[in-house]
Amino acid sequence: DTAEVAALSATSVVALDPVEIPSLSVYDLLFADLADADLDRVALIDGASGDETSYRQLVAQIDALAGSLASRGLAVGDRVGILCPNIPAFATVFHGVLRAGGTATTINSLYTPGEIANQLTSAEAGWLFTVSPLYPQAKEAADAAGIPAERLVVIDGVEGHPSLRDLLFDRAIPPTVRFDPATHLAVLPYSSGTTGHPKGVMLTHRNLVANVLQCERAIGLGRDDRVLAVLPFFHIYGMSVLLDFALLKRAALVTMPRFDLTEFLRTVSEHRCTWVFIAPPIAVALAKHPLVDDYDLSSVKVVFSGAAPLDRTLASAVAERLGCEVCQGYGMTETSPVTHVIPVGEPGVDRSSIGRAVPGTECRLIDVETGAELALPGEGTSAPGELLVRGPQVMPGYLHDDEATSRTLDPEGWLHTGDIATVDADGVFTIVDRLKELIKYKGYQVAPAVLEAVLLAHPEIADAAVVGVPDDDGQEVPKAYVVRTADADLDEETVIAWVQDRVAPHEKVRLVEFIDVIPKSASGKILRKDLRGRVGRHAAA
Ligand code: 4UV
Repeated sequence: DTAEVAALSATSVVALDPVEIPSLSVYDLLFADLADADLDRVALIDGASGDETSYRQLVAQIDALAGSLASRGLAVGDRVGILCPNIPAFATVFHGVLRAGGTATTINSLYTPGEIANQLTSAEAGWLFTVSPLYPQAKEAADAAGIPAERLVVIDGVEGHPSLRDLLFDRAIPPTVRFDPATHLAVLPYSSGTTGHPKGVMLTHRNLVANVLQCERAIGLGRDDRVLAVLPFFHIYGMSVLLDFALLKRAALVTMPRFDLTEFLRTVSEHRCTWVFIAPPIAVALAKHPLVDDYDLSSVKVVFSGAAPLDRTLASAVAERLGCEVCQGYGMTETSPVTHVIPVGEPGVDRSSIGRAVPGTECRLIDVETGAELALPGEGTSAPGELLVRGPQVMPGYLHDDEATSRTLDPEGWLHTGDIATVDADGVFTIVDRLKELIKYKGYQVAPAVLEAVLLAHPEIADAAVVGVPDDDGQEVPKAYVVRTADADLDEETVIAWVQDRVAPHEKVRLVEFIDVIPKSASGKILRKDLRGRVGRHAAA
């Protein structure tokens, strides 16, 4: 219907200048034409030991691992779990799996054995890579998922399992694999999306290739940069922006297996990092912690924050204290992830905004109540509406979950983000609220549905709802509203301990409030806004 199309294009924001997306695998885009001049440049630095891996070594290891996996029976399309903190070997494993035609399902290294097993089973993984410190939970989960000992690879070695070294020493020739980059799944990270439990997000080689090229046009990072890699590679932000994009740019990645402020400051200053990708809680530490003054952070040009909202005052405090530029990016697992970025060197763009859509990304805002398309402002700022995005980085759907897919992706290919945004006349977007139930704790996903199921399993809990509330630093934390059974004498500490024993550390309920009844709509949906609204009233009181 031409009239409808015309109406749409009159109001949707199209980032002009679309990117040409070549029909390549991730490996071919990143490594096939590595220039001689780059071979001996440093690709990875282990932040703790200082050990370096050159691009030559990295590609040789990726090729050898791909050959070994193929010779040990990995076929195109087989799924491989990766449960590993940020160490240089992660890059070898990740790209080796993709090179062999496998699909990597990256797992949060904080997960409990049950959560790991759920993801392995859901993703139908036949292999698992891990490291010895995570071996106990990896082994328990691999057993539950039916992964045999010879396919549980312990990178640094554990008796009874192959190590990465064993695989590399097969000295196998990398296989010639054929697949269509437009449809072949490169990765299956997990996200709870707008509602419910974590689901496998299907991302093709084309999705990842597109997003790397979109980043290239929007994030001005180059081959002389030293990039801090503290954001986890298992999460889409670290995976695409660090493991894919920064390596395409031939920058050096300085890996850190976990965040610790002293270690972070030491690593940045010792390795003279120039780009530091973070989530907002790290910005709080950089702005406020006295330790920051003890380190020379003068190498830092850009602090780039994403995964949760960054406050304007916080952003300028970090910029001032470090003497650097603070930028922000936005996106979702479902969008590979980058859809919006504040470009470096545009001081006029508000730092609490998410900047502009990356090339080739179309955006619309729709009224939350009516679904009607919001008009773009001729000047000033639009009304708030749900952000919809469309582009080559958008997933084809959730694994084995057509219902969740159709709830999120409409027939025209628009992905409903579940985030509320405004846009100004210059095309700069600002996230103002979240419509979906997802909670972000330190940038990590926390699915209320998971915690509510754990709470409801307690014999003295009649009903429960979990929402995100701001802590003293303005960062989101999970809070449980609990309805006790008639004769219960449950206290807050018991509720916190009950949940803590059953979930990963970042999923812990940190606040508990007892309540008479959970507010619900006529159809039985928890009215999370009303619960979040209560917080506002209490805080004001
Ligand atoms: O699925 P996910 O866990 O994905 C992410 C992605 C983070 C990114 C993406 C592109 C970047 O350039 C970057 O710097 C970081 O976290 O969670 C997706 C949800 O997280 C919230 C929002 O609710 C998404 O739907 N979120 C992510 N980034 C921001 C954000 C942000 N900058 N401001 C506000 N909320």
